[in-house]
Amino acid sequence: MYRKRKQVIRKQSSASQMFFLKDEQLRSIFGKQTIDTIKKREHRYIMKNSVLYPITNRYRMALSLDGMWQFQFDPKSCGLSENWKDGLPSPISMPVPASFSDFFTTGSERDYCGDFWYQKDFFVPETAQSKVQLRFGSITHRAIVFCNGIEVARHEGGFLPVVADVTDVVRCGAVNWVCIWVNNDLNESTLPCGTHNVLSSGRKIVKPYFDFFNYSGIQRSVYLVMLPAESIQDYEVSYTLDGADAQVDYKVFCEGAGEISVQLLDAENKLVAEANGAEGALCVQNAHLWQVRNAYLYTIVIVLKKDGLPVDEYRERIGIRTVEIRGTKILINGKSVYLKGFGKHEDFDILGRGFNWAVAKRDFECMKWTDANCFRTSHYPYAEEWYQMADEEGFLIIDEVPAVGMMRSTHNFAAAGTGQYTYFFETPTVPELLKNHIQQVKEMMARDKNHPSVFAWSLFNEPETTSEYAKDYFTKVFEAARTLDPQNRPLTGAFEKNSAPDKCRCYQLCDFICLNRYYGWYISGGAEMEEAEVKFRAEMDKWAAKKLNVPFVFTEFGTDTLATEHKLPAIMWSQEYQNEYLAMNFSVFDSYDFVQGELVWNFADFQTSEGVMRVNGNKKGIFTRQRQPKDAAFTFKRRWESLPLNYKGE
Ligand code: CKX
Repeated sequence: MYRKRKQVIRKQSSASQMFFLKDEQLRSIFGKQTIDTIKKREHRYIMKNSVLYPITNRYRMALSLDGMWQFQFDPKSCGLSENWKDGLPSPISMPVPASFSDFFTTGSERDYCGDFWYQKDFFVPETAQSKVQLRFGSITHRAIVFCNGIEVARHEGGFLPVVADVTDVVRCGAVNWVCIWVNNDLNESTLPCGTHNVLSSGRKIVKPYFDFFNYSGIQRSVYLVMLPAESIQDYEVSYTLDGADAQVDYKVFCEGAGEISVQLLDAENKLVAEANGAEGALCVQNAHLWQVRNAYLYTIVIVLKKDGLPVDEYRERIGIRTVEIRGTKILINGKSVYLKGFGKHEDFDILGRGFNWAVAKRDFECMKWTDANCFRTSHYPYAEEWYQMADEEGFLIIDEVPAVGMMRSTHNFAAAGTGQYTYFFETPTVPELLKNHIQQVKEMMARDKNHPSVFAWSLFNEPETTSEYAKDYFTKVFEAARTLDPQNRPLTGAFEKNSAPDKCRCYQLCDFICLNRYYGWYISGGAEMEEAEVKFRAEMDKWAAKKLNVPFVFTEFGTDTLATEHKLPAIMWSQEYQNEYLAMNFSVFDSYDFVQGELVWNFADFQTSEGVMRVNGNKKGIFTRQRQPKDAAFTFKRRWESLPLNYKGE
């Protein structure tokens, strides 16, 4: 049904709410002078619209637009020129949030690569406040948002919020419509990186340079957000401890002038500290600290007043804790913490990468059962609700930007596992890639900076790091990232085998070093396990000889294991082999004091592209894709329950 919409718009909105940095700004970010300028900026993030998580109270309202949307593939890329923004010609229904792939019953639809569209009608109440926004938790991988036929936002990157100001475009007390052009192709300047093949039929097949299915669509919640004319746009907090007391330094950023007051409430909603002004300190006596797996959350209440009367309020749960890397130790609240946990994916049957509270709840219960205390958001920032749950449950998060696949190989696990050199940063696409990379670090930190669970930022997964080009590239990424976090949390990245102690030129940039190692799987697997241990220890001895005096964390190690396979003696892919491999790895980890954490690959089996090394996905899960334990889950439970939180600490 083709509905050509009549345009009812008051006026064209402020072109597009682009999150992209202007070229001059970027050029300058790479020059030292401007980095200094940026450091001095009042607000570190160049964000057009607030990315605060949507809430409803007396002054602001967030209405969920989740549910059934309309959807259409656009394989000829004609939707933009044929004005599909005014109404899709022949849409089908499509649930949001969810990836589109696993609803379909044909391979060509499941594996679709190219342009596609979403559309939905929504009602804006008569009583809408002065500012109206559409807020998408993410749109994968790039989008142009049209409201009532007018372009209101463009966004590159599939794992961070897209916020469109539609104030000048919507009709209040009436039905409006939103249409979104989306594209899920990959190339060497997108994050994540990849390419595509075109078949003789003209059909595009995406070729990720990474090992997870290229799930796409509107995979996170969508809100209609209504805000007052003068509103709270953002806030940031940082903490210092002084004996039993704590100081919470805060900054509040508003649109429009007004007086700001800030209160801190304890878990019983009792006032414990207050301050006035856009910047200040809250002094908390006998502070309850946010502890690992023993979280205590306060509520920060920010009120914006005009002429003495409140016009906006924002409240959020925050946790008081400090993070420090001291020598080879990771300190939370000054105490050493050994990381136990998982690399994860947002991945589940039917939903694909769509956020679902029930799946997240089960994941946390399984992780708690094993006595884990940490996970890495491999290989992209997750839906915000994951971080809220981690805050509540006392989990630590290494928050990772989608910089994965920076190695020219569609079987990068094989190349990365064996240490084969694949050059990457020599190409003309690099300036565009760098621009996207820095922009996404900026957006990730802007979104996640206030979560107590986030204790470190991972700026890449398994790129090529041995060339002068790579060194130059990552130096710029780290320099930009160092200016952005109000809490100056540690920066790191996950290194594959080729990033060896004598070859890697980038580990020097990291505050702690994350290794992804597969001795006994990709290297000397099966009957050669004893040789794998010799090689593993030889590499670790080389790192030890460098006396780097920083913590090392294993962010990946594991074996593909079929939940159906048992074999004595063990062979690769059997449950027994997974356990033997783990025993060897644990003995290596336990031999080096500077190894301060182990995040196994992966929490659960997950979907990947098809291939001769993948049996309906990657099977390195400690749990199945349906979240039932393999034998190895009991191994981890036994080990982690026996390791104290400060294992290898003071
Ligand atoms: N690391 C040697 C990145 C993950 C993959 C994992 C694997 C590789 C291993 C690289 O995204 O899934 O092959 O299992």
